[in-house]
Amino acid sequence: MDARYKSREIERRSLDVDGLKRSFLEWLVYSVGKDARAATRRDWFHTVALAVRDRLVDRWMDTTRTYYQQDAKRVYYLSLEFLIGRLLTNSLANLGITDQCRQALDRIGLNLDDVVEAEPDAALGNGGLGRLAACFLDSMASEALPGYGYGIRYEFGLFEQRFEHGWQVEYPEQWLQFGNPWEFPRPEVLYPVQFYGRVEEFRDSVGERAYRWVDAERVLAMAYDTPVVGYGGDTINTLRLWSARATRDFNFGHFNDGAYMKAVEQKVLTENLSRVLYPNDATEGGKELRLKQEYFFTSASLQDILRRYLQHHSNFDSLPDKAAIQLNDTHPAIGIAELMRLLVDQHGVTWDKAWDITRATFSYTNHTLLPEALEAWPVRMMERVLPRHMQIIYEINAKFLNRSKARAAGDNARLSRLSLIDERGDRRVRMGNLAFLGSHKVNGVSALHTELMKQTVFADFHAEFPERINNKTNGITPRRWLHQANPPLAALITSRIGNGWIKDLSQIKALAEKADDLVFREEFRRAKRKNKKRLAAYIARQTGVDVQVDSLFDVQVKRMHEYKRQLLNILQAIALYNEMRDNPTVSWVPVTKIFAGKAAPSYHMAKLIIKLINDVAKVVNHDPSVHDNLKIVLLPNYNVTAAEIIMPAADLSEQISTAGMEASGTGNMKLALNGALTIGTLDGANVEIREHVGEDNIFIFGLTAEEVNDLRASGGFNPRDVIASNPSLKRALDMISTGVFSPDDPHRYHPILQALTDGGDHFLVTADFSDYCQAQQAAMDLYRDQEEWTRKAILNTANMGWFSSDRTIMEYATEIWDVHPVKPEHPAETET
Ligand code: CR6
Repeated sequence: MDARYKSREIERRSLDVDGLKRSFLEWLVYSVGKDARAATRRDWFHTVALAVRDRLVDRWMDTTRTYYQQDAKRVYYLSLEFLIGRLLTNSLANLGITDQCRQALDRIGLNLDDVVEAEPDAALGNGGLGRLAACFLDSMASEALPGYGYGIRYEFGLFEQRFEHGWQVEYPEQWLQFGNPWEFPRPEVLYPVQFYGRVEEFRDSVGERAYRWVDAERVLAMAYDTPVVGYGGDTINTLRLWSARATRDFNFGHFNDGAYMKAVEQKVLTENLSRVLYPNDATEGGKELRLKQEYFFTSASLQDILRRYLQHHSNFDSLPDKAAIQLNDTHPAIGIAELMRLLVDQHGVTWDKAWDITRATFSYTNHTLLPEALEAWPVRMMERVLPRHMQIIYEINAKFLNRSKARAAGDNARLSRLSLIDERGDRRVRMGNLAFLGSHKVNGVSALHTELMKQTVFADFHAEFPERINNKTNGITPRRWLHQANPPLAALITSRIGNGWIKDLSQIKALAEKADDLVFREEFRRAKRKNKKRLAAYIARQTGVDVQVDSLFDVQVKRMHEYKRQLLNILQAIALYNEMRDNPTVSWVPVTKIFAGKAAPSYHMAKLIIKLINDVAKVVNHDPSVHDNLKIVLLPNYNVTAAEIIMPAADLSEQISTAGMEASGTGNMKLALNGALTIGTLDGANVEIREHVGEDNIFIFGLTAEEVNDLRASGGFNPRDVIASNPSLKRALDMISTGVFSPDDPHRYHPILQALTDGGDHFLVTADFSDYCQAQQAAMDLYRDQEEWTRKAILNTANMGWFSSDRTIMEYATEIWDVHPVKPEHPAETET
């Protein structure tokens, strides 16, 4: 081998400072095409990312090869969303070369923190569901599980949010604009995906009735692979995202003038399929393009999974022993009909056998009980877009209903609830029912949510299949959400208990005994203060508002949704504002209310709440009579990168959804792990957080899920009575309705007031208001006692070990997937 080439080979793997520095300089010139004088911050980011990528390629290939050679059982996580955020810090930390990289850049006269800032935030998701998928990827790689993520390579991620005159305005998020150094395009990994057309019946070679899908439109799915680095860098898994390409026919066709332009237009339209992420969080628009996106990535993924399986096998009998396919919500549920189609129509498997294989391979996670979020595609649309799948769904349904217990009992109402087709009004395919029926396991994402699934949406299915529903409480990766996002606290923890917690978060429990140690408390506070300073600077940059670092940072960051009740929080802020103005001589605990979150572009009520928060903030922040004791900020464009700054700096974590409505929540976990105390309802995973951190270390308030249910059912709740009996609530609402916060348009908030009164206050904001204010008061009182507050904060961090996504993923692996860790073999390293 050419000596120069060989030395470069070694250089590419070198993890020491000199080697890194040399590869940075080489990459800058030969791949980015700049010299050091002309290079921008972005050039340096690309340079560093490419050099870091070099250092993981060998291990990536080793990992993939090991899985292949051992024919290991793989898990395939199918998800329409992966909210991964930035990757540079993550890759460096998981490879364990952050310090070396920092020093290498120092020697070139650059700062790693600046370089990191040039990376765009990959926002291929809306909120919790997408971020959960990203945490799971990290945990699968860190636990050495053979796991693949499959999704869509959206050209536009979740929109960029700006505020114009306090209103949310959406801008396209062009994260790929300057190229993406982490991805490997795989132009040779291409699968056809069809739409429309019709189904033809024919007789197969043995005279059996068979079907083929003809006259369909064809799109190609092209793969882009991103390496997923596990902690320690040993296992490197793959996230495979699909991008739509027009078929080759276009390139080779022969056109006259008119047909040529038409063909080009057609190509552009076809490729729109993977253009943009739908910006709805947990609600469904029912748009045809969305259905096509769902089928597009699901079909490509299944074809890829079967191709991989067939490398080692000649029939499909052992597919369930080699592949576990997890459906992240119902978005990929069409995969059940698609696998049946692939097995029966394309590979000649008999129906019954195909059905057994399908059910043994798939499992399904439900992420919400909100009725507006349960996908139900109009039969007419499904018939047109996916005619063969519609037939298959009818067939699955007919066979199921024929055998069901409900039929045996002659219970027709139950039978119609079990049906895959909702026959009321325009007929629809219930994707949740399809996902349930086609899976061997179905799980909820917190203990409460799973219980409610059994009692509500899937009550009838639960009676039919009592073993199928199980719980897998969500988790978060401690690598990103503590080790990377919170360097001061991470260093402090490591100084006391070693760094084992990064890989095994249960070890963090050992901090509990430090809660009474005054020196440790002092250092814990110092770490928090450092993070608060960083956030205060960020707030000043983003909003121009100066906040007091020593005020109570009261944080509500999440999508804007009525059920999450940002409205309850801002009403309490108004009440507090009034109290402070009424009692100027009292020594108030200074409070900074920090909000962040996007609203779906068509969700008018959520956007109006954004405007209200901004309007209230403007009045309060400029009122000298509160002496800076209260500041309110709404940070624009909340995303993973912003969360990494906010989570470590919070004192109080707002988890105040109407009980029974938040399936789990995961922001609640990030905040508590970083030492924030929760103020929350007994909803989602808050219930389990309380069990772990102890009821003395959390502020619980409000109606329980059961009480909410009873109250709504009884019809005995009149918000007007509640308002009338609570002067501070009444005053806050009066101020809103008389235009105190909107002098330019006094009626602006009429829809909000209407919803709280005549609208019946569906989310029970008024019902929980008084209890919430008391809990807030308790938090402020406690905050005066910094020692006691810190003690509780430490106990929160110490008791959050169970909420690691490593724990969650190992539960999936053993209880649902039957997938086991596989240690990659690294021949390359023994050679050199
Ligand atoms: N919106 C739930 O609402 C949960 C995540 C992840 C959600 C949230 O409580 O933590 O999923 N549901 O399980 C959906 O997206 C449908 C969410 O993020």
